[in-house]
Amino acid sequence: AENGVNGSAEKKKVIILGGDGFCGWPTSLYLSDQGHDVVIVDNLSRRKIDLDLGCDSLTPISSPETRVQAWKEVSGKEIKFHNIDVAKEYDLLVQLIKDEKPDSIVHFAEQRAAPYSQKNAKTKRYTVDNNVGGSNNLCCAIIDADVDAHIVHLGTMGVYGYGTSGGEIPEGYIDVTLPGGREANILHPAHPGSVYHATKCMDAILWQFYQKNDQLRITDLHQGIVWGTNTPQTVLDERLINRFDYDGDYGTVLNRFLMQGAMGVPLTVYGTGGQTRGFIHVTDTAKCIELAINNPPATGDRVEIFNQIAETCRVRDVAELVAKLTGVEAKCIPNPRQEAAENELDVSNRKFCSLGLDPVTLDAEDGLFSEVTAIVTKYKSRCDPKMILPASFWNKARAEECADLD
Ligand code: NAD
Ligand code: USQ
Repeated sequence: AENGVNGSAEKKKVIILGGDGFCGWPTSLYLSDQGHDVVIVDNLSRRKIDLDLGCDSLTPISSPETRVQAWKEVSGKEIKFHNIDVAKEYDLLVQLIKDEKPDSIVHFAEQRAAPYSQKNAKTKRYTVDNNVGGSNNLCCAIIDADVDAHIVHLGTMGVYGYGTSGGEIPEGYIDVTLPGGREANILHPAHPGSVYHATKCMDAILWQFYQKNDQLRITDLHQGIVWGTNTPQTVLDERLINRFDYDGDYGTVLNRFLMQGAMGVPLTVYGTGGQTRGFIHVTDTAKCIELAINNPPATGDRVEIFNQIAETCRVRDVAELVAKLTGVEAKCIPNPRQEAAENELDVSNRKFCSLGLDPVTLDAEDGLFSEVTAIVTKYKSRCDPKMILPASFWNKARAEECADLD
């Protein structure tokens, strides 16, 4: 396709909000490598949360200044970095957008861990203020700066909910018959499973409103769980290495299992492991963002929604793959989360595939699985075993049931 993977001649000016994070950093490098002009904005809140929680990325990540300097040495390309809080430093955000006049703004800058969002009242309130405030600021800033920048927002598969839908989940919108018999195509009902996921549902309403009221051009990407760590760009220099979260709050399930396998500790399957989720490798995250940037909706079009997943898989099957690979057993432990014990998940990802995406899948025979294992093995001395068990509980009942975990 003309605007498919590696297929576009048009080079864009792109601001990446949250460009220091797990998805944002490799995406920034990929877009820069593809010839786009990249500007990163990040307030380093993720690094500060690590300090508060007493944990750290398994991989030793460099400062943003060192990262962009290393990229310049390796690629000859410049990425600018600005430390701005998108939720709190509105005037700086407007000024940056006025100065840079971006074609696209990719919005990764949110508190993204469901367990962290469920920890206590402080983290619940922070997650809502930061995420919803940031998204609203972004819309206001584009209007105030008087630019026609296309917003590409990272949403989540979790907006659809798990176990609530029968049949295939379409990309964002469903056909319904309204009372009175009128047919309509509306946003899929929101069924969040955490305060974090709820912020993505609230974001979706904001996008819908600002598109209708101010004709903003917006794409919302409902992404599944991201796995992996390095990409062809981050391996070019040790200083470009991507972050790898393994702790109970920020580590995502497959990366946690691979880490636990390398450490030789039992894989922490929550409940029965019957939860089915969508997965995507971090290299494909970056490719999907470029596809979204290259295929913006026209002015006046409703919010474009893509499901950004490669495949779906049950947690116990993911554990079995890792157990086979590492020889470490999976262990079912009480679930710290309030979620359906077993669910089916059938999701359309046709839009990205029709644009040329050929996603990597979870396959123990595939080189990528062993690449992640090699990374976690290399850095396992940096792992703090105390951070492995879950440390956030969805409600009092879940906390009581998990009281004896060790
Ligand atoms: P991350 O926490 O590693 O990165 C987010 C970055 O945004 C961090 O560097 C953080 O410092 C920054 N940030 C947060 N609030 C900010 C603010 N107010 N101002 C400026 N910067 C701010 O998370 P990630 O895994 O890279 O996820 C990025 C996005 O993708 C999130 O919106 C997340 O919801 C979405 N997503 C992630 C996954 C996943 O598995 N990691 C899956 C689906 C969707
Ligand atoms: N799980 C385990 N054992 C673990 C960790 C998790 O069994 O050690 C289970 C959880 O109970 C859950 C599933 O694995 O059922 C996924 O958990 P996760 O932590 O990997 O993913 P989640 O909390 O859903 O959040 C992650 C990202 C979030 C993104 C979301 C996409 O952190 O930013 O939005 O994936 S999705 O899941 O599709 O909504």
